[in-house]
Amino acid sequence: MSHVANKAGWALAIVLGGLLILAAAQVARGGSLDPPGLPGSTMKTLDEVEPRTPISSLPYVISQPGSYYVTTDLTGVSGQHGITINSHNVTLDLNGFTLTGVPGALDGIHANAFSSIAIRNGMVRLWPGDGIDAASAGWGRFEGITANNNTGDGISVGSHSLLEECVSYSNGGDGVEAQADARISNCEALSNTLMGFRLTHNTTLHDCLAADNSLNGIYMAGEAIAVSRCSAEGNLSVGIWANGPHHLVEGCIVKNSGAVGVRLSGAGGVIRDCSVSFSANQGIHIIGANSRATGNSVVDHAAFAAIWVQAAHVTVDHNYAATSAWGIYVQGTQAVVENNTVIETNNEGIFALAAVATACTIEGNTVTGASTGYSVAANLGCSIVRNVAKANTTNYAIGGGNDVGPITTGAAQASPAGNVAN
Ligand SMILES: [Ca+2]
Ligand SMILES: [Ca+2]
Repeated sequence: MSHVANKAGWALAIVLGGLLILAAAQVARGGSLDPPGLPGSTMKTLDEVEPRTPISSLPYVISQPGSYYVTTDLTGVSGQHGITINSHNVTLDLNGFTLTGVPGALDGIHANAFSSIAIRNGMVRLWPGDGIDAASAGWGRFEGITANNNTGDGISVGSHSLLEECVSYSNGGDGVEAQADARISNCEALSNTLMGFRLTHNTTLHDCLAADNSLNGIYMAGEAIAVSRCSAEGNLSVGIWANGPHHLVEGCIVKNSGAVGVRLSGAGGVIRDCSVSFSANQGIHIIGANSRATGNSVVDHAAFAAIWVQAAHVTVDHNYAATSAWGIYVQGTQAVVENNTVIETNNEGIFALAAVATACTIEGNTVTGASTGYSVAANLGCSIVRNVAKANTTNYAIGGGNDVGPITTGAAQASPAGNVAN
């Protein structure tokens, strides 16, 4: 029996083994042993890897649209701009590198009158001209640039330009100069010989710092410029000068100016919600008619008025003026001075000057701790109602020829137009 069983077992093993060999042969025939042909290239061409044009020496002239990048730190050549842009539609990436000028050279980057130029990410320094001079190029974008120790302006951009996150310091001209319709944000202009920022028409400047410049921190020429949430500190002349009509200064901090803190010298200017302190002259000086100062805090002007109005039809309201030689000094016709708080002034808290401050309205203010709370010269035809004066050496010194609510103590106040003197 065992012999027969053994024979059957061997037969089965042989059959199964044959089937396995057949199956293996089928598998082997399924795959081709022929080579697949030449291997296809996986390498990219240089243009595919870096389709931009490298700039590896100066001077360099860009005369075609396209994207360019600097490959290393570069030094200029006497008599030449570093990089000249002579085309529309150019992007220049400084790639984190520095363009350094030499004596006799011109601008670091000089863009002629072409539009849609973008320059970003690098430094320009020690150029005998400007760091970047794109004043005649419109619709540019400038980003992430540091310009320092150039003899001219640090960065000068043309109309409709966008300038962001730039630093311009220790230049012999202006830190940043912009032509009309520019938008500038998050930039710093420090220790330049002329203005920190010099602006033209219809520009906005926000979240910027202008410090320690030898002239004005922020200078607004032209008209209709808005400067907001900026700091101007330690500038040797005016902190922020709105020198034209319809400018707006709002939410700014102005400290330690060598002359006036903020000056509005065009018609229809507005300064609101600013903090102005320690100016060598006035805190806020308004010489443009129809202007308004509202919601400002103006303190520590030892020799001058916190707010000095020297133009017609100016409204000064809801300001805090303190610890200065005068609080609000009115020297223009038809001023409205209302709802201000004036504290601790060595001279008059609110002062309407003889002959000039005609037809003023002084209403709803509080003055404490002044030599004279309210001083209104005779025959101005002003209205003085609803004011409060406390703890002044003299509370009210109002000349005849004005309309004055009755001046009594608060407890005795009978008229809603009465002025309180305690
Ligand atoms: Ca130039
Ligand atoms: Ca300039």
